[in-house]
Formats: sequence, C-alpha cells, structure tokens
Amino acid sequence: MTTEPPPAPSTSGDSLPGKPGPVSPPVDEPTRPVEPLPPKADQRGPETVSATGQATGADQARMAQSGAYLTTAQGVRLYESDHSLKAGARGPVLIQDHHLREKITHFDHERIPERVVHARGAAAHGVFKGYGTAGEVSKAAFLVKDVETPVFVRFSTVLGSRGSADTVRDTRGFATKFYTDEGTFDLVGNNIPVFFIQDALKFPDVVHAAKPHPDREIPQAQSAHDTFWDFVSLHTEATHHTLWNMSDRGIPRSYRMMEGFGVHTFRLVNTNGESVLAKFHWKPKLGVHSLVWEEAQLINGMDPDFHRRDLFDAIEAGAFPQWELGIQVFPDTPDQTFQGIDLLDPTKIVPEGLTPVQPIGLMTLNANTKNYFAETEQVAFHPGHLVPGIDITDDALLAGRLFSYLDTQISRLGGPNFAQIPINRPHAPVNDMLRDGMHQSAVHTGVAPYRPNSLDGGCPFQAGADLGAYVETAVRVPETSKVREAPATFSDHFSQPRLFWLSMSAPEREHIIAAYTFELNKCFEQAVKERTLKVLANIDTQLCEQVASGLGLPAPQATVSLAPADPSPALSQLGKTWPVDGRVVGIVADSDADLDGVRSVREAVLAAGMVPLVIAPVGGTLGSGDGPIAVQRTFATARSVEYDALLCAGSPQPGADAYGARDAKAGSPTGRGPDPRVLLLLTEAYRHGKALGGWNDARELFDAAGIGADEPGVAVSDSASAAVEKVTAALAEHRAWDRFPAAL
Ligand code: HDD
Repeated sequence: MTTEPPPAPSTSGDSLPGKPGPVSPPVDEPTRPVEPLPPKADQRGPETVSATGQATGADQARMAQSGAYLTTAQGVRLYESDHSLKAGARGPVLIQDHHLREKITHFDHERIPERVVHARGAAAHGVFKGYGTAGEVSKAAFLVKDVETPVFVRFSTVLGSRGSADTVRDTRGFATKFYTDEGTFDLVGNNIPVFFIQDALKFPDVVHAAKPHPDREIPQAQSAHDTFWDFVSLHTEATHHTLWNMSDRGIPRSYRMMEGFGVHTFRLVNTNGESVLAKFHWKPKLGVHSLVWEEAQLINGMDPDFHRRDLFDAIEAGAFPQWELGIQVFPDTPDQTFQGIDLLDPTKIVPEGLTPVQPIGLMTLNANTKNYFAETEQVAFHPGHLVPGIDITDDALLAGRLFSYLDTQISRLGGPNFAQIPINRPHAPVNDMLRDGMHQSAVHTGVAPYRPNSLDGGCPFQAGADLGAYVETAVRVPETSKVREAPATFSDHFSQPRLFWLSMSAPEREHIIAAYTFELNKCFEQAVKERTLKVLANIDTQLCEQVASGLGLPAPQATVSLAPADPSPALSQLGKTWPVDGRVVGIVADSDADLDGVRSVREAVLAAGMVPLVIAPVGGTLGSGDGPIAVQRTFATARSVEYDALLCAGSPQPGADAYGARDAKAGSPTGRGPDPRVLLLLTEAYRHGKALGGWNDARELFDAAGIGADEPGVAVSDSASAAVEKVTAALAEHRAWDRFPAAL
C-alpha cells in the first residue's frame, strides 16, 4: 500500500507576506511560511570584519531557521519531518528512510566532550577600549587610547559538570578573548588571584581530588568532601587559594560583580624593547559582592541558572556590565621578586598597598550570545594566545598551561582546526601554513605551504618586530642544572593566608569560619579534619579554635610563628558604597494596597537603573484606574533569593489595620493574618542581610515577621518615596552588615 505525500507548501511569492514589521509569535501553529522573527538589535553574530576592515571569515549568514522551508543537510526541501517512512501507517519503519537516519544520526552526535574543568559557563560579547596609559610599558596595539577591540568573555565554575548549579562554592573562571588587529590575545584568569599549586605537574592531582569521588560520582560541583580536604591539608601550598574559596569570594552574587585576575606574573614589553613584570586585574564597576551561604544553597534549588540568567538579563535590559583592566607593575629584575615576594609563585599576591593597580582600559559587555553551543561551548581559550607587547615569565604553572590548553581543544573540538570555528576566528588576517586535518573548512590555494619556497613567490614572508611580528623577549637563562624541585622562596604557605584573614571584616571572618565548619563537617575522615585544623592553626588561632569548636574537636597549636601583617583593605568587600545598577527589587502588594505608591516605587526603582518585580497573591494585573500594574511573581513563585531588596506596600489609609485582613482575604492558607509565604520572603531576606522597606501599615507585616522597623537596613516609612529612597541607599552597601554575624 502506498500513501500519497501531502502537497508541499507553495513556493510562489504570494505565500510569503511582504516585508516583515515586528512579528508577534502566533498563538496557534502557523500553516503558511512567514519570514523568521528578526534578530534582536543587541544580538550580533561574530564580527565579520575587524576594526581595520579585514574580513575575519566569520559568516553572519549561517543562521539556522533563516528561510521559509525545511531542508536536509544537503539543502533538499522536505515535505514531512514528523513521521518516519513506514510500510503503512501502523507498519514497520523502513530502513530506506534516509531522512530519519540523517536526523537521528546528527542528533546522536550533538554533544561534544565537556571541558575537563570549567565545564559550566556563561558568556557574552563586548568591547575593550584602551586608556592609552599602558604605552610606557607595553607596545600592545589594543591598549592604545580609544582603540576599540571586540571581546568575548566566558565566566565559569571550575568543578561542576555542564549542567551543574551556578551558585556552588567554587572558584570562578574569567576568560577574555581580545580579537585585536595584531591577532587574538586570551587572558585566561579566575576570580581568585592565587592558585592551588605552584607547578602544572600537580594539576591532575588537585582536579582529581576536587572532582566527585570516582566510585559514586558524588558530590557534584562541591569541595565539601573528603578527597578535596585530604589533598589540600596535605599539600599546604593550596592553603591560600582554599581560604579564598571559603571566603565570600567563593559564592559571588553575580558574574557582573566579580574581580578577575590573570594570576601569573606576565612580562610586558614596550616599543623600545624594555620590559617590566606585571599582574593583570579586572575591577568590576559594580563592586565585588557575594551571596551568603544559605542564600546560595537555596538558589541552587530555586534557580540553578542564577548567574547565567543574571548576566543575560542584565545585558538584554541594557545594563551593560563593565570592568576596568588594571596592571600592577614590577621591575623586571633577574631574581623576579618584589619586596620579598617571588613573582613566579602563583600562590602569592602582591598587596595593592605595596604597588597599586593602575587602570589601562575599560571593558563593556554589550551583547548576548545568539547560540550557546556555537559560541560559549566552542570558544577555545589558550594562555599562549599572546600579542606583541605581552610575554610570559618562567612561572612553572603557566608553562604547563601553555601546553594543556592547546591539547585539550584538540580532543574537545575534534581536531587541530578549532581556530576556524567562527567564535575562535581571529579578526586579524590569518596567513598560516597549517593545512588539512579534521574539520578543515578553508580551501587553501597555492602549492607551496612550506618555506623556503619559490613556487608561491616565497610567500608568506616572516615579518620581524618592526613589522608587527611576535618576538619573544631575550631573557637570560641562568647557568644551572636540571632538577625536579621548587625554589626555597616557594616554601612559605601561611603568611599570605594570614594576611588575607587579617584583612577581613568581622562578618567576612564569620562567613569563613562557617564555611570551613560546614565543609569539614561534610567529611567523614577524622584524620582529614584534624589535619585541616593544623593548617588553620598556622593561619590564625581564632579561626582554628572556632572551626574546631564547630567540629567538636580540640584546636591544635600553630607550628609556625603567627606574624602580624598589615591588612590590605583591597581584599575586603565591605566599607564602601557601589552603584546599584541591575539590582532586583521585589515590590510586595495586593489589590488593596497603595497602588499609586507601588507605581511611584516602580518608577523610582527603574530610574535608579534597578529592576522592579511586583509580587502579588495571583498573576495578572493589580488595579486599573491610572493603569493596571503587571504582576511578575506570585506569592507561590516568589522566593527571597531572587531579590536584592524587598519593599512592601501599605494600604492607602495609614494606620488602618488592614494588612493582615487583606492578606487573609488574598488566600492566606491559614486565614489568620499575613500570608506565611510573605512572612517567609521577609524573614529569609532579613537573615541574608538584605535591604527591606515598606510604607504605612506594612509595619504590621514587619511586626508579624518579628523584624524591628528601625533595625539596620530596614526602612518602614510613612511614604513610598521615603521607603524606596532608604532602601536604595542601603542597597549601595550591598547588605546590612550589622545584622551579621548574629543573623547566621
Ligand atoms: Fe585552566 C580551562 C583558568 C590552571 C588546564 N582554566 C580553564 C578556564 C579558565 C582557566 C578560566 C576556562 C576557559 C573557558 O572558559 O573555556 N586555569 C585557569 C587559571 C589557572 C589555571 C587562572 C591558574 C592560574 N589550567 C590550569 C593548569 C592546567 C589547566 C595548571 C593544566 C596544566 N584549564 C585547563 C584545561 C582547560 C582549562 C584542561 C579545560 C578546558 C579548556 O582548558 O579549554 O586545559
């Protein structure tokens, strides 16, 4: 029996509507071909031309679903893609169905190996503009004043798989690809300025220890388990990095609110061939801010994509995150130390009090990715992607990285031609003699991909430094013998962790103590806990004693002298005020609330560059009159972790005892006073040190939640405008720090 194929849709011109205006998504499945939705204005594909007008090879036209008719991979139009070819509607599927085979085979191969570390990430496009202040120390052309260079930045967690939660306690990757006119420069850094190990040979050890246990593959994306603590307590050069992880830096509020660090010391070279040593820093314009631990854990359940969503939404809304790039500069002396700090030791920082971070440019992330796989997943960073003016040092950790990143892309991206993938294509002209290989997409012409040659006219020629070639700095190598050992200057593992600890404010110290106590209480091996306490004793007595008391163990004595250290204020996240752009303010209201006040609060929040979200008993809108107010969250879908601050609308009659009654009417499960879900919102936000406000009889809600109207960071006022003003001021300090440590 044969079945007649249904007629293919007509291709005549009149089946397509004329030029599209804004097309709204149809409610029902469309039956006639229409033009695809136009791309959003802020969504750009890979740059097709560099700043100097050179073609980059990126292909803007290769967009999926850009035409009316579905085709096979070979471009043949399809009439049916919902049913396999069968012998009768209820009969067996025929092996001759080549469309079925093509579709399923391609699907079977949609995944590539995830990154062995930093598998979970989120990325965005942007631009970097040099200030011109680095000219004295580096000849890199992208640092010149007002030169605008496209960038692509990928943020990541280190330990978790690609589908793991965002707000786990972990180091965050901060990798930036600068598509400069002199070739691509990758700054592959982290949000923590030091690393667990001093030599790349130990990298598989630290990663094996930190990844889930090999027998059960648990726990996912966490350091709170025996193998991690076993390793870092035995391998004390990890102490500094581990302490940063246990601090608030391990649970950032947002990728937009993280510092970034190049970690290693680099060598910068100017046009005269003079060199200095330097460390790179990214400083976020929004300040460095973190979650608190309970909040981070709740978010992992409520919204595992919290950081990814935050970055995407901010860019979508036009709140473009910005970072200043800065450098700490040191003389390039033969011993490569600065004031006693070995600059080749990646477990050490140079405190900003010893030498300041000098700003050299500004990065703005202004466009989201269009396709996660094509861009975020396929982007390939490599610390060896350097441009003239930026060179490496003999840091043994960096040396191993120079090997590892190239190697990993070959297995991850399926061959040596990953630089041809659009997101990885340099914006500078490429004229290499690399040929063939898996996934070769270039059609190279010419017959002489070798040099010297005469058949291609001798091309391509080598350039020389005067013509922009990358020339390694001629550093003198000391006369020495081959050894497998660390220098003596690498052996101090405790004085800088102590410096970090002493630079923390009281609430930050409390968070660190809580973090160590939590993680070690998750371990089973007594020996691991006891050994870690010995490490902590060498950082600080109070830290050790308090963690020991949380573990129910005696606190050991230090085995090194606990030297006083000058605290470095740059290490603490407290004590300043910051812009509030992009902060999320929840406005709790119901239909009986002061809706004029809600409207004015929304406007004030928007005017301050923040995001208002109205939370009401049910979805839809509140009120009519001067315009209905859209409800974005209901009492059932709202959870405190989504908001940086909460404002509760009172009733229009100040002093009226209406709030409890209103909430009872609005569906309080108990029918006795404020809805418990609203009380949970407030009490959680309070515990997490968030700014809280309300006006008029919202005071009763705060009473019911047991929150005093004049506690730190709480502003219950007589008017909506006063409440929003005070809450905005409190948000600038990020949290009501006075509520800690007692609140946790
Ligand atoms: Fe690494 C990825 C940062 C040491 C080997 N690393 C990776 C990423 C970041 C860092 C941000 C993710 C890049 C992306 O988004 O695609 N890694 C660091 C920093 C280090 C460091 C700041 C120390 C200062 N890494 C390090 C060592 C080795 C590696 C010592 C190996 C010897 N790293 C890798 C890797 C990855 C990687 C296996 C996984 C995926 C990739 O490279 O592309 O090659």
